[in-house]
Amino acid sequence: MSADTPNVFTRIIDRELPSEVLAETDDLIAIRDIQPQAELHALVIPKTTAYRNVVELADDPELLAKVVRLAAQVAREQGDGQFRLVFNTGEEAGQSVFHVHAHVLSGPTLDEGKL
Ligand code: DGP
Repeated sequence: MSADTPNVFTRIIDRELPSEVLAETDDLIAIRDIQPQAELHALVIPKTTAYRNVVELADDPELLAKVVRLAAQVAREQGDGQFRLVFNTGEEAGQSVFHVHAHVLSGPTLDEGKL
């Protein structure tokens, strides 16, 4: 899928699909993941379709920093402020949506899947 093709996150950002929005800024949206892997499992998604993965997003360090800060905010607001930040990069690494997004995972059972 090219970065220009509408994907599930673009449709969520455009409110064509429903989601539980946890936070939103001009550049970003944070939603609850539909298939939670932890007590808190949020996705922080840049609204732009310019970047398919975090390596591409590194071309815009300011936006990347905003992703990290919003992840921290969501972890603070929804939990104890501690969290794991995951960017699946590439199909073999588990990436299924090629519109860059950070997984924000938090909660006691995280220990069980420690890297
Ligand atoms: P990844 O596999 O890293 O590309 O992560 C994609 C995530 O997106 C996966 O954890 C499930 C989530 N997801 C897919 N479709 C939807 C949706 O329609 N709504 C929400 N809230 N999450 C979705």
